[in-house]
This record gives sequence, C-alpha cells and structure tokens, in this order.
Amino acid sequence: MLLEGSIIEKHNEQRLRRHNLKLASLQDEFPETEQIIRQIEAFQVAIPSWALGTGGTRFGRFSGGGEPRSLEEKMEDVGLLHQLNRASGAISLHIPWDVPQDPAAIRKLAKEYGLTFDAVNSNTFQDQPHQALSYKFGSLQHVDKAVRKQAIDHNIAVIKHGVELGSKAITVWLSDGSCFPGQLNFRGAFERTLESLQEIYQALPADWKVFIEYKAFEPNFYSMTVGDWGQSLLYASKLGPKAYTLVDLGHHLPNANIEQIVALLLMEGKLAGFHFNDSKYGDDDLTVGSINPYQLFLIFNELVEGMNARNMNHAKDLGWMIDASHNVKDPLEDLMQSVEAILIAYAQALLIDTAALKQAQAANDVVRCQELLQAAYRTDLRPLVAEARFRKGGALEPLELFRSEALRNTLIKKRGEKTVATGL
Ligand SMILES: [Mn+2]
Repeated sequence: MLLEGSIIEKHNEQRLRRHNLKLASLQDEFPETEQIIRQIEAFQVAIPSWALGTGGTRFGRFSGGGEPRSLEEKMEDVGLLHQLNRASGAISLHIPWDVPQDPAAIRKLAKEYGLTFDAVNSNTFQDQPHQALSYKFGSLQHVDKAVRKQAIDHNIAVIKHGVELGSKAITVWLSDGSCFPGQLNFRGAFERTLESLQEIYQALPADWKVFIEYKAFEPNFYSMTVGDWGQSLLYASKLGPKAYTLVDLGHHLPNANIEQIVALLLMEGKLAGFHFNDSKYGDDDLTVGSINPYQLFLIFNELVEGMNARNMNHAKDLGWMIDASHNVKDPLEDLMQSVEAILIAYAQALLIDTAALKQAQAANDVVRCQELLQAAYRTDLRPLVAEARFRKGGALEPLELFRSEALRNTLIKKRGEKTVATGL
C-alpha cells in the first residue's frame, strides 16, 4: 500500500469537526439520511484497467508521468483509489492489453487491495501484432468466416481469463460497421454478427452474462452494426436470458434522452449496467458529471425508480463502471472526481420524494413534478458521500489528501517520468 492508514486517520481528524457540522444540518432536515448513507456505503464503481494512464486523441498524447507499467501497477493504482474513497473496489480488465499471466498471483494481489474483478472486455476493434487476419472491415460481422472465427475465439479466450479471476460477465463492444453507403448489406451484417454472438453466448458459463455495448458512430462513420439501444436490445433478446444491453453515456447521438432509454431497458429486464463518462459533442469520454451533472441525476432518478420497481439490489444487480479518458488531468484525480459525481447523483436520486412525485404525476401537476426533482438535485449531499466514505475508513477529502501527500510524485519516483500504460 502506498498510503499508511494512519495518514488517512490524521487527515480525517483535522476535518471531522467541520464535517460533522455539515452532516448534522442534513440529518436535521432529512429523516432519510441514515438510509442514504448506508446505500452509498454499499455502492461500488468499477475502474477500467485502461483508464489509469493518460489518454489521448488521434492528434497526440501528453503523458503526466508515473503511469502504471503493468497490470500489477494498475491494480496498485485502483487499490490506492479504493483506499482513499472506499467506493472503487472493482477493476474491469481489457484483453489483450491486460492479460493476467499468473491468475493466482493476480487474484492474491486483488485480495490484498480489497478489489474484485468486474466484467472483462474483449477487443476486436484493432489488430494485434502476430494476429493472422485483420479486423479492418469488421470482426463479428466480417464477410469472411475465418475472420469471424478469429474474433469469436478471442471472445471465448477473454471469458476464460475472466473465469480464472472470478469475473461474471463479458462486455462486447464492436467497432463493426461501414464508412460509406453501399459498403455493407445491413441485414447481412446483422445476421452474421448475431450468429457470431450466439457462438460466444454458448461459451458463457452458467452464472455469466454477456453485455452488448452500442455506439452510434466512430470509428465507422456511416453505420455501426450495434449502433443504438434498439439494435443492442434486438441482439440481447435474440441471444437469450444471459444477454443484456450496456449503456455507455457517450455513445449516443447528441441530445438523446438517455434517462428514457434506461427506464425502458430496466422495464424489460435487459439493462446490464453503465459505462459512465460525460460529453459535450460526441464520445468525449470526459470526467463524469463535468459537463451535465443534471442529466446524470435524471439518469439516476430512472435507475433508482426502475430498480425499486423490480426489487433490485442497487449495488449488485447492475454493473457500474467508469469508461473515460484523461487527456489533461491526472488519471487518478479524474477518477476520484468521477466516482464522487456518481455517488452524489445517486444520493440525490435517493432523496427524491417519490410518493409526492407519483401524486403530482397523477394530477398532471407539471410544476410540482419539476420542483420535486430539482429540490433533490439542488441539495448539497456531499457530506453524506463523505460520511459513507469515512465510516468505511476512507478519507473525508480524497482528492485533497492525494495532493497533500504528493502521491503522484511518489508514483513518478517509483515508476519513472516517461512510463506509458497499455491502452488507448
Ligand atoms: Mn464504453
């Protein structure tokens, strides 16, 4: 561990009086604070193994130093994050960027850091060195059966890696599609992709799920073969009960009503979970809650309402993961901000007076509906999130502690200034 527990204790002691004052004010105003704190305590957000290094664009990449050089160092970063915020207790591996060479040792390390393994992710959107056939014109949709087989085999290999680590799901995101009209027969592409997915589905262990992630555009710019939630739901429905739709917030066309999509997927029992990020224009992969925190709150409103309607466990029944890219921020600081934004939105959604909202909806009292939602959104619930963290041994102000202890410098000293993490 990079951080001694006593340092967190000292940090908390210095802030406890002020924190308790803010907390007491919320406890005084809202009788449900205790229940909300307990629900935040249970909520964990998985960190993807590719988000611990500096991201980039196709124009360039500006490294910040001290990036993790191996899977073990990536786990060390997530362990540190979890030690600070107690809400990042899972890691989601990307294969082949982070192949666990010695699964037993990796499992042991995860246990030491208090981490579990979330969904594993396959990659058929780029060619790897020594790969026999190219994915230039798609993978699971490819017109050549041999290419499809190579992609199917890769996904099955990813499932095997996941089984060794205790994962319970595979996320399949395909870049398959076409860049120009006429390039692809849409129906043929769909049917070939479905057939390929069926083979992957057959290889799922009994207690596993497959998450079908959709994206409207990029890298293909005319059509994407899993382009929206309708197409994903179509695949998931045809595949069977172990297949679900995964929503990545950045994968929609501009101004899409994501909260409505979430509500209907939940209604159908087909929502797998989330890839959280934020965006202004496209798949910008910015810090969660940095551009449109109100949309995030509205999504959590639908999540909480929909999960409660199905008696689901908020913490366990859906997959919660960040999928962002950190081009100008320190990745660990960015992830701390993202996890915090998710927990705040979740807490605010829990604060909504749902009984009053139902009444107002039934009475077509549109003004009251808006007032009820915004009353929750405009309440500062950061002290509840901090309290949940504090009760689990985390830091009251994780970001402040990360900076005051100069933890990035510690990482740079240990790993070097010019290290580059595997990933995008
Ligand atoms: Mn994603």
